[in-house]
Amino acid sequence: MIDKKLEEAFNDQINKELYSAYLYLAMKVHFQELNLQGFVNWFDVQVQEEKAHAIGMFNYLDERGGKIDLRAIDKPEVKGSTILEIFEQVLEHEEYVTSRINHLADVAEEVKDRAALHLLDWYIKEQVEEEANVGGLLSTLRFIGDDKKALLVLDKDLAARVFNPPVIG
Ligand code: OFO
Repeated sequence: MIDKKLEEAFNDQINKELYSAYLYLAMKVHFQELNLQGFVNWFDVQVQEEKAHAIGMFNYLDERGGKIDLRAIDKPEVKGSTILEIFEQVLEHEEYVTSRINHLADVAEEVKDRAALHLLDWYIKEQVEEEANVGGLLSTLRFIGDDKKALLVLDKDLAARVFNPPVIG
């Protein structure tokens, strides 16, 4: 059995992971409009990763005999209108997700749930990767500035990104 407080924190995070998928889907629309297919692909992979993160927690709760409580997903809000602003929001969002995963780990620690802590180690490492990946992209975008040719080269690079279903835990 899983502690009720931890169960609640997992249910909340499942919702946040699904919101992440929804947010990235909304951002993808912006790049579809610009016909930047590499960026579209990048967001497609991002959406699949977020869904996998949610399902990983869903399966874990189920395995531990927890009660799964699926909640309404908020309407995603894409704040920026430029490519740079959108990626600044992606990084900001990932930093927020990191803080929520850390909170989840704090709860697991509080209730002394070692199995959950083991699972959450995977998510903590994943967040380090996510932030580094987006941070790197942001640096490239800042370097590119208004150079449209360079942007098209980056778009081509991003088209090569593939989704590798993660082995969580
Ligand atoms: Fe982007 O890592 Fe899950 O949310």
